[in-house]
Amino acid sequence: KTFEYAPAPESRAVVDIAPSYGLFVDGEFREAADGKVFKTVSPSSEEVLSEVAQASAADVDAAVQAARKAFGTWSVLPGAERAKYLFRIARIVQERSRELAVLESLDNGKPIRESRDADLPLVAAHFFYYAGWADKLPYAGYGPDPKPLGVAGQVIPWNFPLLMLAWKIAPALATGNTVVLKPAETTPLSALFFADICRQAGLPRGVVNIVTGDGSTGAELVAHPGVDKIAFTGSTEVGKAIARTAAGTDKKLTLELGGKAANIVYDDAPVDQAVEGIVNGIFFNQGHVCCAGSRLLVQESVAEEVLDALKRRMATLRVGDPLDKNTDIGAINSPEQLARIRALAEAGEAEGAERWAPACDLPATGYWFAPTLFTGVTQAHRIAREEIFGPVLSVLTFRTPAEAVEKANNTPYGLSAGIWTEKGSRILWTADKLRAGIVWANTFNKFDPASPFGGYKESGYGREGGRHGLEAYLDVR
Ligand code: TXE
Repeated sequence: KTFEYAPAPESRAVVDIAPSYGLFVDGEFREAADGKVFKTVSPSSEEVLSEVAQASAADVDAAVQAARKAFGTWSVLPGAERAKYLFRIARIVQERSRELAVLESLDNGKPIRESRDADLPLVAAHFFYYAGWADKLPYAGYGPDPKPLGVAGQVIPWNFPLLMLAWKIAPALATGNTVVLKPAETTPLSALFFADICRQAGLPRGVVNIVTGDGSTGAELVAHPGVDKIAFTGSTEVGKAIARTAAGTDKKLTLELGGKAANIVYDDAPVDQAVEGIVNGIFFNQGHVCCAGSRLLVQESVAEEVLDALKRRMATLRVGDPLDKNTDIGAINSPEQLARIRALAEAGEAEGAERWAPACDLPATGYWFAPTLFTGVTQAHRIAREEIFGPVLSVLTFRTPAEAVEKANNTPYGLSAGIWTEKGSRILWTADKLRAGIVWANTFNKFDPASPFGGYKESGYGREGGRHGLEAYLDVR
């Protein structure tokens, strides 16, 4: 059975969510072969937003077959023609951005200010950016005739549902690959709305397919012999399992996994500016950010001053309704994630760190966690080593730049880091020694489609974004 739903009129500010959605395979919405569904719930109200098809092995197979068939024509389309579709998608995302921002905040729990001002503009920017590359591949340093890899199987997480989709789909399509994408089970809706945008843009059938479902659907997708390339963003644990699946096959693989970034504040940093950067670093998107500045490394001589200012600033943060434009911190995405955050915060207390949070009234329904600070943290503490993926900051101090670098690098992860100082030489010296794929100086969580993103060590391999992001989808010839 095919589900149809009308594209939203451009003027509509609020989103219409249908009671049920099918999978998007070969240009059409359809039920799962075995009729299975799951519910997607709004984490701020605990309301069921919709029922979504749970794709089985047979559905994944149908999606991969559709993508294989479409690859034949899509891959030989002139780059300038592929660009037209990507530009069209980018423009429709802009036109429908209010609707999509509200949808994202409902399904994910993030504040509307962030989905409206960060997620959606970046989604459009990614499609515009990679549209620009589609006709320039022979001149991009991949040899005169680079070839797409084939069918890309892409598995994404729930923290930036539409933005992670854009990071995956835009470069894949620009380079002539076709796609089967699996969104996370707690945030499937914006990917299904994106499927509708693909239809609105007239994208040929089968070029983009969306299979919704849980980890079992993701596992079917990455193991499917018809998938040539796997792109995964998610937990390090699942990333390692996927690497094991891909080993012994000819599938290409890129992994973007967890992080435990150090945000290093030197004694000469302007305190107010650094505090804004610390707050943005850890409380943006409830801390559900792989590159979050979850470890504050502050120079001992200014620690007291910085922490006093930070606590004053944290006391002004508003936690609550994601659709309220004044909200700074929205809902935790799922009860499972809330339980993980709580368990690690409890471990922090049990191991002897000091817990502090401003007074704040959390709503009675929904999943919430107050912005939290831990001081007296040592490098051995779990809250200094493990990714919490919530609004929890672990504070450590250092005396010398060498000690800052040693502590910053003392983690199995290596995704991002921040440096706050007035001295350019210190920025360069520190950045050079940090083992992290992204280093921000006097800013944090700043994203740009032209800038490659990816990690060292257990944060994964491969880069997304920029010219480097194309490499993950091309065979150089
Ligand atoms: O991640 P999973 P979860 C970290 C963060 C968080 C922890 C657990 O620390 O607390 O991971 O989150 C799909 N084969 N990050 O459990 O399970 C799954 O359906 C193929 C960091 O939500 O990795 C979803 O679509 N796919 C991270 C996606 O993988 C599988 C973002 C991510 O879910 C699968 C998210 C399998 N065997 C969590 N099992 C980041 N790097 O930004 C699950 N999936």
